Amino acid sequence: MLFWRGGPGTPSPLLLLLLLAAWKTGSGQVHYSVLEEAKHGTFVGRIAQDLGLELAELVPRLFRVASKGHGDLLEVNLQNGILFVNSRIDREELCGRSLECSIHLEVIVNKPLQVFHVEVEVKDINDNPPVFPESKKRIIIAESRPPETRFPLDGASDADIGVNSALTYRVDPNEYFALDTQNNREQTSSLSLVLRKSLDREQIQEHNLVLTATDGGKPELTGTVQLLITILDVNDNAPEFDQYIYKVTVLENAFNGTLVIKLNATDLDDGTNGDIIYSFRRPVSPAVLYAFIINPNSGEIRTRGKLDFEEKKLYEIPVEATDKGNIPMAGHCTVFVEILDINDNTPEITITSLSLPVREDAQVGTVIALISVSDRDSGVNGQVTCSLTPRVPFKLVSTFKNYYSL
Ligand SMILES: [Ca+2]
Ligand SMILES: [Ca+2]
Ligand SMILES: [Ca+2]
Ligand SMILES: [Ca+2]
Repeated sequence: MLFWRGGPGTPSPLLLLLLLAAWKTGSGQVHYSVLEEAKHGTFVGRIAQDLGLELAELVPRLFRVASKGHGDLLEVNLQNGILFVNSRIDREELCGRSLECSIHLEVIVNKPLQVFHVEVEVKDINDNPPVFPESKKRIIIAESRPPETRFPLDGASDADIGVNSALTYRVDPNEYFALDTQNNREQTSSLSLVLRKSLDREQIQEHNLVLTATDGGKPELTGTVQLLITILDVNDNAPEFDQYIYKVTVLENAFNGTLVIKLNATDLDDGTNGDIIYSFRRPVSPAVLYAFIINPNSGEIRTRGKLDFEEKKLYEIPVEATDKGNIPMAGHCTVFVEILDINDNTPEITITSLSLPVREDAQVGTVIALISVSDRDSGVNGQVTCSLTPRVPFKLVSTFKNYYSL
């Protein structure tokens, strides 16, 4: 590649400050250095002078510069013999992560033919921020993981070299997670998130953290990745009833299928870990089993057989709510069902003793019969009053509660 065009005039003093001095090697080679991304026209070196050529002889001797594969990155002004930056030099594009980076120039003059070799070292500037493989990283952690558990993280990469690519990491201050980095700069796999305290999905289901990588350049550049941490549920909560004891009443003549109570238990866990099945706690008494049925899904207890206050006045039903977790957990309560009496029994009359026939001269007050009455109902439903057909020569005398004599 030939460089014949004339360059711009004298470089500014400011740019000169940035540049390093040129020197000659014993073999006649000349070295310069230039910062990558230097502006067009930036002074690199007095190439003609450093090669021992007179400015006046540059054109007559067909002074030309060739640079294999590096195009017109650098150019020489034939008026003043100065090598300057012509187009954008990107060290990362030229040399990648290689620590050494230079542009080799071949300077040729005729009459007599001479060839000079010039090395222009391209110096790194911190022009690349650390870059993470993804902008968002999803991490799923079961809430049961103990503190000190480590979760590996992918580190960032930085296209620069040296301190410009030496990365340090930090994560948002957070009570649950800390960052652990090994001091080996290139070993990104040593980066991990460490659990500091026990998790609880029932309190916080998702943690959102920002992981930041900072390089060692001046000024430093940073890159970030969002860590979206989802906490997976573990079955660590048992179903709980609203109350430990429920008291309800049912009329003894309630129809088959009458709703006695709708129980409600809650489970703080997620999905099947929080799905509840209701049942009578085993062993279930035959009396309960005979009289009631429980809906496993709704928690409704309904009557099934015929209730009879006179048979059983109070049922004690232990109930269990079990979740569908892998290792199920259960909660308990007891339902007391009081059966209310209905006046469904007629009084019964029993004659316990009878002296018949009665003599016509029997004295007034002679006991003819002992009668007892009973009613299986309770309260007023069971209170019996006895009376006799009017206008007969007999009298009913109450001797004791529900006992009479005639
Ligand atoms: Ca960098
Ligand atoms: Ca760079
Ligand atoms: Ca549960
Ligand atoms: Ca849970």
